[in-house]
Amino acid sequence: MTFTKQDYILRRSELVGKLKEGAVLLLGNNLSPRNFERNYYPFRQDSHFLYYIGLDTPGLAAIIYQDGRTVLFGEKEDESEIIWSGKGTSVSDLANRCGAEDFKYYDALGKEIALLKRDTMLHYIPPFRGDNLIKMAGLLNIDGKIEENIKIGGSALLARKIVEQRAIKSTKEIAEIEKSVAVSKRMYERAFQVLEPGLRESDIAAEMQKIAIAEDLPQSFLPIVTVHGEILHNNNYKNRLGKEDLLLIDTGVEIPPSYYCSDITRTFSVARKFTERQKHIYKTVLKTQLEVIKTASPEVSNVDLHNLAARIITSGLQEAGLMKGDIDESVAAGAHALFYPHGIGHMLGIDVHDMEDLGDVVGYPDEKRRSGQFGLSFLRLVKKLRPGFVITVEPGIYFIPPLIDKWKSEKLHEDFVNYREVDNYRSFGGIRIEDDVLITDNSSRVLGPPILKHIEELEKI
Ligand SMILES: [Mn+2]
Repeated sequence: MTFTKQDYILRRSELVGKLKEGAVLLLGNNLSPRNFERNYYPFRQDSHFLYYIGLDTPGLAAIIYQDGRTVLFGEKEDESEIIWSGKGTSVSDLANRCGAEDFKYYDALGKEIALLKRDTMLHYIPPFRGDNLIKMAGLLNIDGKIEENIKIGGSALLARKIVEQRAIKSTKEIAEIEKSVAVSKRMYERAFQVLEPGLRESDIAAEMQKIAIAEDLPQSFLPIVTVHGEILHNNNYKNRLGKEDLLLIDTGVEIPPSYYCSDITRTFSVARKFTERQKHIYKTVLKTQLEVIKTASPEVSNVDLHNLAARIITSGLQEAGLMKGDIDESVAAGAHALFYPHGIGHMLGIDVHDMEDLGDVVGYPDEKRRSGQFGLSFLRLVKKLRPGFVITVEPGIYFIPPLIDKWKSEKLHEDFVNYREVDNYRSFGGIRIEDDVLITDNSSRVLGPPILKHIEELEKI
């Protein structure tokens, strides 16, 4: 195991130190039923729980007191459960594993909280899972509109301090992410190896997942393996790969027991031969990605990286005759969002969108709100970058027929978009290239071993 008991003890004492007063309640996740009560989805522990406690066992909770002392709560062993699930690890052993000073059974948690709340503040994060919401409402004696009332009682200070801590990755955390990218590399190389017209998207997905499953590594999100890359979160795998198609693959794996993950996108030519059009758009996206990575460094804000990407993309689209006009004006107006409607990237860590359960506190400084402009409004991170941040850099160009039709009928940004030429690209699909990038003391570096992305590599048979 890469992380030791000491690492978790240190993380916890650092957190309560930042809070200055009050204790912290952390709820772990429970097994989640799929189609009937006892048939479960694969278990995934809560990420804050993983970060501070490091245990991926269902049904746990923890209280971290102001002095750093931690009590772990878990279920008493149930005789009948042993038959179905085998002998689990006792709560006392789990407490020992994570360096908690004490353990109690779950039924004591409500009482402990009631006692605690009499003389100190109890910080908690509002849960996003229904079962945890109900559990927390019971523990805190919250009724009425529980979701709303739990949100009101949630600790904004705790959320801010967690973000401060989790956003800066240590050497060990970076090593975990790099392990994950190394697995991704093998998955992408395998996909490229077996790629052939006539196969289905699911054939490629299976070949890639085989590598992860064989090593017992979960996917960090539902894989995207599609010839319709213009549908941004396409989770169908039913299409056949045509000779002229581009295959967009966006996947990642988690590395238990820490669960740090990767998030990588590549776009392949199915025939391993890009058409002239495809080549130009591909080169534009790649150039954008390389330039953004080169510029990413401490003190640069991610919104500037987003806009840099928009400028390079606009210029590439102008060369293809798809856009026109002054580049800065075009970017300020948001015309590029017809082709590049998402953000340049997000934080990555234990979550693929790291800490996103906490909301915009992760990516936006207190005084900043999301832009109202289409495209920019999807940017999840606008903060200035700092050494230790791990972000994704994932520009893309897409031809989305319903969006093209909508903009065209509304005569949107006609000064900047050549709709006539755009119509010739309606069946193009989409291209995205994504890597995971560490912000270093004075620049940045792509994490993990390099994964094929240059045209020369992608046209090799
Ligand atoms: Mn991503």
